[in-house]
Amino acid sequence: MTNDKVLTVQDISCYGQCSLTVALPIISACGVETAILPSAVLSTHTGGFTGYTFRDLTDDIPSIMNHWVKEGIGFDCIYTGYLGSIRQIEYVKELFNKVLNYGGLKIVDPAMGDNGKFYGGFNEEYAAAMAKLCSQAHIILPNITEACLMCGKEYIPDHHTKEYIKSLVYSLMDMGARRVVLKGVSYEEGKLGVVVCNAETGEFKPYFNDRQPRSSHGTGDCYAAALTGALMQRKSIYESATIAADFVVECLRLTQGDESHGYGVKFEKALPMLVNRLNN
Ligand code: PXL
Repeated sequence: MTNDKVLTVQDISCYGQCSLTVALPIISACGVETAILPSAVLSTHTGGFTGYTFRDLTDDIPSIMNHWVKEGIGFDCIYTGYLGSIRQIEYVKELFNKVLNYGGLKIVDPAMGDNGKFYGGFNEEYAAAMAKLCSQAHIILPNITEACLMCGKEYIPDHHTKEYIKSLVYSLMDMGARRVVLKGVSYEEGKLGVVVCNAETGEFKPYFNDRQPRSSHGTGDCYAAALTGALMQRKSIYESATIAADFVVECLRLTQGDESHGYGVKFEKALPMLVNRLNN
């Protein structure tokens, strides 16, 4: 068991099973101490709900960070998800410099869009700032939409060619990304997965599962949290990427059939499977 500590920076969507309300329990279930820095508090996530509240906590970030510095608090990994503004992206760079232990791991999930479009409130300027943050990270976890938004490439939803996927990955690497786990790759009907790529070794390894009948909000956050937990338990990046993919499939499978549960996935019910996989 590791004694490493993770800091995760993202919003709290009070209801809706995404961001911090999934990252904290999932990484904790992996047996990893997890500190949080909430970037904002929303009544719900922004996908499919209207009239949600949004309390921006950007102004609290420097005082929280400076208190940690005074206390000598440091982390072995910083994993960032949904960040509400360009100012927050700048503060994450400061967190990397001030509270990440020497040799610590920087994981950036550039959560800003899906299905070819930005989530509400994001734009090209934000994508350019996020691309810069990605260039400082050790591992980035974009979906196809986010890769396209950061690289200015055409969004293709499925029936991808290997050339298209490689062009996205190489563009991300040209921007400075060292390791890319690209999500939402589909070469053939009925299969959906990820490619795990390393700019230094040239590794380009895909992993596919059967495509589930429904996709859902929050699966990207479940994926990133499970991958972070597995990595901290010293699994390789490829093994972590496959464990996280299988975990998300299990989350979707256990949510299927409940028509009233369209806002997120029942990840809680899949935690035993994740813990089992980490112990084997
Ligand atoms: O799941 C990503 C996410 C996180 N946080 C908020 C969101 C979303 C996606 O829409 O709205 C507030």
